[in-house]
Amino acid sequence: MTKGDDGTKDKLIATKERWAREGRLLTGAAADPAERLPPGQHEVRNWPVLDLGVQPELTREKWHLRVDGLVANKIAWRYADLLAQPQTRQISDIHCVTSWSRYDMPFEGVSALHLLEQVQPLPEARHLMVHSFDGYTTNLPLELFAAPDVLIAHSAEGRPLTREHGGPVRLVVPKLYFWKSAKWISRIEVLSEERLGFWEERGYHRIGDPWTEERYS
Ligand SMILES: Nc1nc2c(c(=O)[nH]1)N[C@H]1C(S)=C(S)[C@@H](COP(=O)(O)O)O[C@H]1N2
Ligand SMILES: [Mo]
Repeated sequence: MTKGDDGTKDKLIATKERWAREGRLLTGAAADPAERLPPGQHEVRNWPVLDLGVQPELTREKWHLRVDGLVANKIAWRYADLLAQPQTRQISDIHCVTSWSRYDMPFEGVSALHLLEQVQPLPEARHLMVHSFDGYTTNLPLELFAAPDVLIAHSAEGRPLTREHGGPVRLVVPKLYFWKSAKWISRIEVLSEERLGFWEERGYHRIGDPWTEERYS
């Protein structure tokens, strides 16, 4: 993989931008959410690694998460604070826009619903921008973050998340394409107006529902 001066996978980024322009993998079909495999996807048994090429070297001691913007209570959690919250286990299917889906992934962490209870979004809050330690960003509607299966996850398959899969802490949003599940999360910004994240600025969908094939904008 060719990497830019800053270590990012420039070729991969260019290829994925081209896919967005060409509408690659679009089947034109919509599946019922009751159907397990979204259109254009296939099941894999491994867990592929996808990112921009820079996997930050974060220890648990160095990791922290800020939640700010349109909230009544801003929070800043260290790893121990995350573990001190009620813990949730959730088995989810995950769906990457590059067409792989993986069934029955056990994740563990703090539910987004609990986090939202702590921060209390203001009435005008509608959107989120998620920031990561590698400089990655992704946006999603607050309403979809507030789903019961969304986790601020520190473990997968019964083990602490590895660095390549976003450890020590990543977001998991199972009902949206997996690019919304930011690895190495550092900050969740609560907004009234939508802003676009890294892939969303490069032609990927603002929401990203796999069952209606919201791959591209
Ligand atoms: N911080 C960060 N999070 C990220 C990415 C990234 O480049 N940086 N890539 C996204 C994409 S495109 C996908 S498909 C998933 C892949 O997660 P995985 O490597 O654990 O499978 O992470 C998402 N989260
Ligand atoms: Mo992806």
